[in-house]
Amino acid sequence: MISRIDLRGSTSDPRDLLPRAEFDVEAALEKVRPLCDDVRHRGTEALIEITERFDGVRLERTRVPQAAIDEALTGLDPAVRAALEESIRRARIVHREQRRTDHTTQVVPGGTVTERWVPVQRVGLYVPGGLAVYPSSVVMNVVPAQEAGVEGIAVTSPPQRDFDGLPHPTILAACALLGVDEVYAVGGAQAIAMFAYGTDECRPVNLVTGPGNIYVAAAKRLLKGRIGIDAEAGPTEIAVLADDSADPRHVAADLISQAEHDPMAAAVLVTDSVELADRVEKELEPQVAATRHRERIGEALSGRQSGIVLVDDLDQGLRVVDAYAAEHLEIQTRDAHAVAARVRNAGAIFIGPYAPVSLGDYAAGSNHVLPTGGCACHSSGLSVQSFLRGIHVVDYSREALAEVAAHVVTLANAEDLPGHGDAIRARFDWETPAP
Ligand code: HSO
Ligand code: ZN
Repeated sequence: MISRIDLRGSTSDPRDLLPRAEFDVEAALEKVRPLCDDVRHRGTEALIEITERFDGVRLERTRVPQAAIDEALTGLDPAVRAALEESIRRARIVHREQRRTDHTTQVVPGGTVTERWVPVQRVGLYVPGGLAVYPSSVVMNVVPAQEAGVEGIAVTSPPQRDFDGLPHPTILAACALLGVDEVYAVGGAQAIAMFAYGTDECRPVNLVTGPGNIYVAAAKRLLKGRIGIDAEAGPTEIAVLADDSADPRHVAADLISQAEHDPMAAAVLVTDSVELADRVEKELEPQVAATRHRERIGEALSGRQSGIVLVDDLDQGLRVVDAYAAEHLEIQTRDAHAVAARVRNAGAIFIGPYAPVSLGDYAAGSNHVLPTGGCACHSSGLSVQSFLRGIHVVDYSREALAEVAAHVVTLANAEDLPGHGDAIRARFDWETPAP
């Protein structure tokens, strides 16, 4: 069911040998452009029409009434409520400690630069609701925004036909638990356009975060600049780096857990043990057969984006996982901490037998909105930092400026921008103070 890629003895760049899911955002751009333009010009009216066309729901208004949010919380299963509360509590304690503090550097006497961390004013958080609904993603988006001090937080999620055209009630209940009262029943590219351009019901936002399907990713690409975005999320990925000490049942279960998201999800095992590879492969069959979403899991595992990669040793394994730069990377080896410390590229790293990705998805305290598609080699997952901007505040006295004035004038002249130098000289009776 899962293919094998034998890299033993290979000296080629592993990136060329590890296939990824096809995720052609460029092709989706042409489809979303007219939708976004329509929302820009016709606002709520366009949103209602587009939602009827794509979600099969006729909305009366896009904003979810407060009564529906309250009702969702009242109707929430107490066990789900307790689990969500624990997830929120853990995420909050981790994210609270991420908040950077302002820092002032004295460059010279009388001359300082302060880096001031200022939250984005208003953010739009997208919570998917297609193949699965993700109340946990409400937590992962809202908590860092709140801990950053964002004042305006709006959440949007696709309307569900089975729930009177409202977002899934557990999503609404999660919003209620987090104290978010601005929620919209809009999904897809049109939701990103609503956030970017604003409508009579939803004021425009400065930044949009959260995962979504290819049309959401395309709308983010299209509207980036007008709004800030976190990332263009692609299908989810898990890589497991394991040796012969790993438990094949755990490895198989973890590969399945992320394959469950999407037929395009990627599950990759990298191992130097042929025996483990064989045993994991054997484990997969009964475990997949026994689970509810066996069809899409089977598709994901047998897709060209998934596979078992054989390597000579853990050194080569590390080169492979670094080249792959997985959204989630599990280290299931002897000395897992030491091996994990050598990893350079991953969205999140899960160490040892008791830190499966599912723990991070819901309740480790870490964030589960992570870079996909190899972007982990240059980007990080969602954090408090994603919602802050560092503003440099420059404060120099006359003396401190005088001390460096000649250098500024020299550099300005070197760039043939004498007006820059004059802005300094104007402060010293058009002279250049000697250094
Ligand atoms: N593994 C997903 C997040 C998620 N899993 C939500 C379950 N619910 C992407 O990191
Ligand atoms: Zn997951």
